[in-house]
Amino acid sequence: MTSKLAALKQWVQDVAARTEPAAIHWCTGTDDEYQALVSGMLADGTLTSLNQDSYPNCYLHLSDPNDVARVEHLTYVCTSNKDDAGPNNNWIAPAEGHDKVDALFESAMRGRTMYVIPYCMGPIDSPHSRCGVEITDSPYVVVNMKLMTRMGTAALERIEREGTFVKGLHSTGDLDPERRLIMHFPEELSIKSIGSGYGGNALLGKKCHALRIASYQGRTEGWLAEHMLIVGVESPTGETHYICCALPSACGKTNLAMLIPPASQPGWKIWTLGDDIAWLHVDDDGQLRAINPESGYFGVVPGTNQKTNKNAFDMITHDTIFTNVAQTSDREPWWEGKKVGEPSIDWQGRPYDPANGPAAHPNSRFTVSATNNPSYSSLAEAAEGVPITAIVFGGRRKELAPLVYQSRDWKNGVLVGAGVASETTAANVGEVGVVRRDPMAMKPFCGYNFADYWAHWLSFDKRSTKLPKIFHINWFRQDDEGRFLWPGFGENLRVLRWIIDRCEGRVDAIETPIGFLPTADGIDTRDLAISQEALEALTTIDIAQWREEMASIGEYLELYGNRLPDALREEQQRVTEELAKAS
Ligand code: SAT
Ligand code: MN
Repeated sequence: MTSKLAALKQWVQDVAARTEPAAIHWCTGTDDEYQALVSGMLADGTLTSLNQDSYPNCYLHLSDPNDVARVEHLTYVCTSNKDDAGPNNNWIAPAEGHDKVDALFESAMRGRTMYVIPYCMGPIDSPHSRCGVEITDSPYVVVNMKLMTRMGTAALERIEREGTFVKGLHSTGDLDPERRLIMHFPEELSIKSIGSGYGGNALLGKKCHALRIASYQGRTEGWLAEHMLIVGVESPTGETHYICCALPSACGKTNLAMLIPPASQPGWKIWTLGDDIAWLHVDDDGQLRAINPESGYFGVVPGTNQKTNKNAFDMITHDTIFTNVAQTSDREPWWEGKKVGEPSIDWQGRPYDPANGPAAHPNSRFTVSATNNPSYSSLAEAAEGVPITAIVFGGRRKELAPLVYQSRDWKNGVLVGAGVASETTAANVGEVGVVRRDPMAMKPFCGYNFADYWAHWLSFDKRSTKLPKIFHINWFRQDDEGRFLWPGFGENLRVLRWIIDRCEGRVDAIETPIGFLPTADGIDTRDLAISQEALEALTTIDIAQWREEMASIGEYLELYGNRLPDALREEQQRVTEELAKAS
């Protein structure tokens, strides 16, 4: 097989000449192809078969221990002008970037099969979808792309019709972290990634295309590519509101997107549209709408159990690829917080010994098709996307940030998003638990200068008069003993209901310098075991702490110098003054 698109044929030939694969396989995306690739990987040990009675069609992949997370320090955005990449990205000039990474691709696929994967991000017939082709020498990447994207013949047909596509070149290389680079060339709509076989470094449709390249494209074309889940909340009377929520990696987006309403909230239903990425457009009527460019989930496994997320727990009992979890003696996958079974073999394939640390890697993952999800919404296939009522930003903060608050207006909401900070997680290599600024949860994923990105966000005010309301949430507040103040998981529905009630003008709130907070009885706490003291801490702010926070946000914004939009600087100053008056 090949393609009738000359530009695609030529690129595949050029890559083959440089990387010297033993064979070229054009992916069609069929189930037979998937099964054949799985069989090959079972035979060569890339995959292990899990217990096929209790976990049918489930397989385990163990990564190289040096290759288990994204590598932000090795990830580059190569724009001609350094300032276009901004202080938020690592940068090298495009020509130098190509030279550096091309040298690593020299003969990189010798003796291996090169796979050509045409894929479509978004519903195959949506005008908002964008296509790409990933070339890789990893069959593990191919099967993951099959679960995560609309991959194969239909995507290739669309690419041939449109004549354009994002070029993503990937090789696992020798997995030496010294020879690992994740390079983006947004002006050329291309990606080159070498030296890692892991998730966001290797499944190029995901963070590389659907966030870094797409955010750049969205800016020129007038839309937004965001690190957001999309969830539908249906009330007992059958009214559904759609919410987009941005949280950093490993902060519970998948859990929130497939939340199970607790028994105390009868009649409420949750519909999952997406768990990681949203592409947002203003339609002809001024309504902001979202599509999920992905068609599967690459979720964090540890902590998933019958109580925390029964939907996820059930969804990963079949047709799932596990990466870096442990195994029980009867070959079931096992992870910390699973609450059933015992680990026998750890994520590095060794007999389990607690002295070696957790049995499953803290960033171990499942890959499943979205249709496995019991709360899957078929509107995930709707070409025009779903109308968005509220945009929610959030982070993981032990202190300071209340459970929920609402921004005053769009401009203030952009400041709320730009000021997001969160404790780091195992999704990136590096220290865990350190607070860092993560604007809109996009710090690792914005493919251009944050200052220009905030200006782009601010510009939506002029595109529509009926934009969604913007909120901030924090599920992670702790008391002095390190206990979480809010129960989280299914109970988060109570907060989503407050958000919807605010959007519908059905509930009052308390105005503070940072925005609107719930009144004492604003959030439904019926049948919830929570102390008055905890609730009070969750729904009030400490003005002195917030004055420090706003000063720190101000310093952070100034890192963007004269590209920082005046409107954002003025908004930060306005809130600073309000806080001073309130103290
Ligand atoms: O590795 S991924 O980037 O795909 C997952 C994540 O960090 O959100
Ligand atoms: Mn993510």
